[in-house]
Amino acid sequence: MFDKEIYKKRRSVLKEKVGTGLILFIGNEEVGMNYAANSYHFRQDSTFLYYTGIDLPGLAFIIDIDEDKEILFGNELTIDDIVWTGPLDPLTAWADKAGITITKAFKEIDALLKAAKAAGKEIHFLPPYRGRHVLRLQEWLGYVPSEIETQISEKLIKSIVSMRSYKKPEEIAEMEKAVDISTEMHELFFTSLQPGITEKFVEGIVHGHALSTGNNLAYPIILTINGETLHILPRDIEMGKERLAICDAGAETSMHYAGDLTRTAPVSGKFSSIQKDIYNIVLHAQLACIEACKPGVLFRDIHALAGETLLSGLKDIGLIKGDVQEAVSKDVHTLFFQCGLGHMIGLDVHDMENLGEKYIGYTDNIKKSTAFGWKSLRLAKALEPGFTLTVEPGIYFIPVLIDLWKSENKLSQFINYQELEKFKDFGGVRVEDNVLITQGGCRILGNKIAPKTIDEIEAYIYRVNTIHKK
Ligand SMILES: [Mn+2]
Repeated sequence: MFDKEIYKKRRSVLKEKVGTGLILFIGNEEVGMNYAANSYHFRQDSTFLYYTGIDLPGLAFIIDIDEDKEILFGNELTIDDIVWTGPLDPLTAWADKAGITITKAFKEIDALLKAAKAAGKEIHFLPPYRGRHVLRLQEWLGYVPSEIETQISEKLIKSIVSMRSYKKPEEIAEMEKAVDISTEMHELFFTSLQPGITEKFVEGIVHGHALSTGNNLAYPIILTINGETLHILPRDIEMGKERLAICDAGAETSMHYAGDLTRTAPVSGKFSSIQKDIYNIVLHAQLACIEACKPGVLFRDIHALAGETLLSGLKDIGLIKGDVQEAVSKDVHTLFFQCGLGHMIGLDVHDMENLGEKYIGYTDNIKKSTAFGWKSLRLAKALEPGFTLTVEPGIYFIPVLIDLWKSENKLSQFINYQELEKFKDFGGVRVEDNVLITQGGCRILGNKIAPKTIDEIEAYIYRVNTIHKK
């Protein structure tokens, strides 16, 4: 946990912003995998962590703004619990570390909320993303599940977004840590690659590093020779020596700040000539986009810059023809780059996504497009100092999508479909780093950057393999 003063300060700012009523934060609970006692890995709610730092299941927290009271609800362990868990600090000790002075038994929250509602007090709560929380809200506040959406506090959402979007130095230090562990995970990815090894085997090594350093994953690892499938999970299949492998993996520190990096490397250790061409197009786009990240610039425009840079590279190798600007305006790039350029990152890998993308990545004036490709862009608004985000352009040759567009002769004045046939078993390339927006521009997070140019990647794989595997 951070120092208690940090949590107290955050809560006092939040109280000021929300103004009146009660704020209800429901912490996460253990969730059974196949029966109640065999639970999934516990992950606390990120907003709960942001305002209390308390990383325990089965809690709720209320800030009564008008009465100026903060109450933590939870149950103390009984001797029956301690037999299985060992002794843990009492709830009062956890509350004290967070600067919270009142603790109550969990069951007492019900009467408190019912009384507040009966008295006509405003009760602010966030959109629930777990079924259990929907039931809690129904039980405590009397809303049927279908009505909860209409009762969510936009005021609370906007207040939280206006705080969590701007990372403070202590948070940036945690994020640097997350990126550093993620970088080490990618170094292991590079040096574990060899023809015939399975995707799952390499995944295990990469995941293991997050665990063995006392951290965990920020999201399930994508590690595949079919990188054109955006969220494919690692399979028990051997990786062929002629393939490129994508590794999209990020650590979450013990304080739950996320890293999110992607590197692409040849399974054999050496890029083929055409792999070099495609890789360099993506790398060039990534460097140009990072260069463009600065306060005041719309991330939507940087996404368009990615499209333009990718298409101009594809034109150089004969896959695209005609005027590149015009091609981008017609969304030709979405045949190769179907997702967004990046997203906010922090306590969540897609930071605050549960609060609603329209508040995180968009504004009242900058609305989300529904067009293919553009609808997957999670961040579009103007960048500001303190934002942390990912920059992750890619080229993905999706055979089904190519066949579909070709069958419709779609945008054929720009696309050389005949040449494109040769790329239908290429796979995909993505390069991703995490950046902090500064006063004058941005900087890449992490004390070192994982090998990124073709020379760096090939040299890294060669050096480590010849030194350590002789
Ligand atoms: Mn990402």
